[in-house]
Amino acid sequence: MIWNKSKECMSRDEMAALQGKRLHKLVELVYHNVPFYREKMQALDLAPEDINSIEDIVKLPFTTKQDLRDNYPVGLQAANQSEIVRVHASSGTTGNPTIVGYTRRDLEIWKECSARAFTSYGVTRDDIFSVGYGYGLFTGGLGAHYGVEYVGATVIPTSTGNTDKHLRLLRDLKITGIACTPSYALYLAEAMERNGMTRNDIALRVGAFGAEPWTENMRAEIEERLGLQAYNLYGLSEIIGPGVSYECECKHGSHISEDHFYPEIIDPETLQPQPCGTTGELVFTTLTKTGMPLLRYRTKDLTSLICEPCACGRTNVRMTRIIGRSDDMLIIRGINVFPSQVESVILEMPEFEPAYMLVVDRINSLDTLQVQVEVRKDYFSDELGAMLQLRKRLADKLKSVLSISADVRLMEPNSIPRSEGKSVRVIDKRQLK
Ligand code: DLL
Repeated sequence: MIWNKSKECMSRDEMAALQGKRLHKLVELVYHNVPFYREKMQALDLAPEDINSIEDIVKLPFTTKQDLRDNYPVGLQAANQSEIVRVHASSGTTGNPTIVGYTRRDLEIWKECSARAFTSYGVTRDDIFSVGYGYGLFTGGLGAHYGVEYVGATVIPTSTGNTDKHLRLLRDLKITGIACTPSYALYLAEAMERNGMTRNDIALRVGAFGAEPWTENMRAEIEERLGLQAYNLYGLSEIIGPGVSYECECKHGSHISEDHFYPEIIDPETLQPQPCGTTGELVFTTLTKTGMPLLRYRTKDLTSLICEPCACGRTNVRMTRIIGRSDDMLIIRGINVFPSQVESVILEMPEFEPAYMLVVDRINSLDTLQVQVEVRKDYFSDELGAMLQLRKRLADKLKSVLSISADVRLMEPNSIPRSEGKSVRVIDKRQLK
C-alpha cells in the first residue's frame, strides 16, 4: 500500500527537478532569515541565485550539532516565533538540549511523512495501534501518533513505562499494531511470558520499530515472539522526527521521503560526497521545512544509499540499516546519551576525580547504564550514610541531565584504570546480533 503515489513513485527526473526547485526556495529563505546561514554563504561567496538545481547542493555549507549548540536556543530558526506552533528537544552533549521549532506547515509535512511510513507497513483505518514511544519533548510519541491518526487507524497513546497496563490493553482491545523501540518490543515479549501470556493471547500483526539501532536477528526474534511483521522506522528530531525513512513490505532498506529530506552520504573525514552503495555519514537537507530548516545537516549516522528501483513500486532512494555513528553518542533505552554529559556533571561536583567509566549493558532486553566514578581522597569515607548520600546526589543530577536513571557506583581513589592513549570511557556490553 502506498500513501502518496504521486510523491513516492515519481520518475527520478521529476524528483530531481522538484528537489532543485525546493532547494532554491530553501536557500532564499535561510539566506534572508537566518544570519548564521547568510554569513556562512557569504564567506563562500555564494548567493541564492547560485543554487538552481539539486546538483548545486555540494556548494552549500554543512551544519553540525555543534552549530545548533552554538546558536542555542533558537538561533537557527527561520520563522518568527509567532509562526512556531510546537517545540521538541533532543539531548545535547553538555546539558544544552537541541531545540526544534515547528511551524504549522512543518507539522503537516511530518504527519504526511509519518502516514507514508505506517501505510507502507500495511496499516489501515481498520487497525488499532498502540504508540509506545515516549510522548513529550522526544519526537517519537507525537510523531508516530499523528501519522497513525492521519491514516485513520485508532491510536492508543500508551507511551513508555506501564508495561503491565500495556499488555492488558494489547489483549483486551485486540490491538493490531505497535510502535516502540525494538528493545522495548523484546521487553514486552518477556513480560508477556512472565505473565503467562502467549502470542496467541494478543492480536498484534504489525510493528514500527526505531529510535535506536537494531539488527536482522532482532527482527526475527521480535516477529517470532510477538507474532507480527516488524518494520524499520527512522528519523531524528533535528530533521523532523520519525518518518524521515521507512521500510516497505520488501524489508530491504528504508525509503527516504526525499521530496522533503534530501539525503547525501559523505566521507566523515574528507567530507566528500560518496556514490550510492558506499558507507559513510548520512547528511540531510530539509527541502520544505520553514521552522528550523537545515542545510546539509551531518547526522553522524553511518549508512549507505540504495539507488536501484524497489520491487514495491516506490522510486524513492533507500538507506540501509544504521551500522554505527561517527561520534560517541550512545542510545540507551531510546534516549541519546553523550559521555561528555556525564563528565560535565561529575566535574561540577568537587567530591569526584575526573575518572569515570560508563558501562552499558542489556539485561532482560532492557538497556542498563552504570556510572562508575572515583571519589576524591578527602571525601572518601567509611561512613556508609555519607557515601549513600553522595551517591544519591550524583544519581539525581545524572537523571535530570540524561533523562534516564543510572546505577551509580562510587569507587575508591585510583581504582579506575588510567589509559595512556585515548581514554576509554565507555564499555558497551550490548551485543546487537
Ligand atoms: O529517535 C526519532 C525517532 C523516534 C525515530 C521514533 C524512530 C522512531 P532522536 O532522539 O533525535 O530522534 O534520535 C535520532 O536515533 O540519529 C539515530 O542515531 C537513531 N535512530 C533513530 N531511528 C533509528 C533507526 C528519534 N531506525 C538518532 N535505526 C538518529 C537506527 C536510529 N538508529
